Amino acid sequence: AVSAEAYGQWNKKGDFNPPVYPKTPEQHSRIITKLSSSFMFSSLDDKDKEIVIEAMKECIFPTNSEVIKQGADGAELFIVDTGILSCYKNIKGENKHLKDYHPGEAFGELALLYNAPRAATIIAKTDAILWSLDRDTFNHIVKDAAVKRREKYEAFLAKVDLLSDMDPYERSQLADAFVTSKYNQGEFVIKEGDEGNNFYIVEDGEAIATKTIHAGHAAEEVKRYRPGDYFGELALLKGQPRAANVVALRVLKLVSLDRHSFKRLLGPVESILLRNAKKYEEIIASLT
Ligand code: 1OR
Repeated sequence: AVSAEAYGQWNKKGDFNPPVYPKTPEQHSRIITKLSSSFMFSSLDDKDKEIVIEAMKECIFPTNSEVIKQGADGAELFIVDTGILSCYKNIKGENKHLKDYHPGEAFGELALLYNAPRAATIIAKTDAILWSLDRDTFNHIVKDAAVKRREKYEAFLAKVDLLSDMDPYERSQLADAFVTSKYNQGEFVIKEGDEGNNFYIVEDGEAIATKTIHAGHAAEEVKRYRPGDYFGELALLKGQPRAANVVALRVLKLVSLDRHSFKRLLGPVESILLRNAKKYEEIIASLT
């Protein structure tokens, strides 16, 4: 026998007819580029990506027009094709400018993810072309994976010291962008002198940093990393080669961000990263 619930689930999927808005090949490829730079969509498989692209509708907003109104019901999310948009939130009677959105960025996802009223107002700062995705297609194709990811990482990220003062909304966006990786005991995550392209946070396990302090001698231990600790920021911040090796001491699980996501999502904590980086010099000084 098929349970009512299981049947309902199947039926729901079976009944779902995503909208199809025809696109020129040029529009199609523009959307593909935007989707791959938007964290929430980058992990979709090709079939789902195609459904999302077909369902996207082009919307044109002239300068100063309102795209989203705080407190309203939300029916769609938007991806910026061209133009700049500003996000404002009314906090205790004061209209605060929170951030600007540029091509490739998405907004309006919160109301759809959490079935909540619009949390902020979005205004076109310049003439803008956006792609909108309707709630039904979002719910069927994107939502479950996005909610699961955010829930999975929320508790972990809240415990990472570096991120503790970050706005919870910005922190939850990190979960969309993280890539996870696993290393066995003795494996190198980073090699001293290499070019650096990723930033890492330890999710589980332990790693050790070693560095050549005395020329001609083996690299020496300079630091240990446990869950919640981060590394790999220096090369990205300073545009220098990797300053140390990082090696797994036992099975090591990491979450990482590439250079672009690091810049975009960890901008708010850059001053903390730079301040903490000063401590490296003290460690080196104590070893020489
Ligand atoms: P939405 O569907 O609620 C408004 O419609 C959108 O503004 C929202 O989805 C987000 O995409 C976007 N808090 C809430 N929403 C924000 C925020 C934000 N920033 C952008 N949006 N905060 C700003 C963090 C820098 C927290 C403010 C206290």
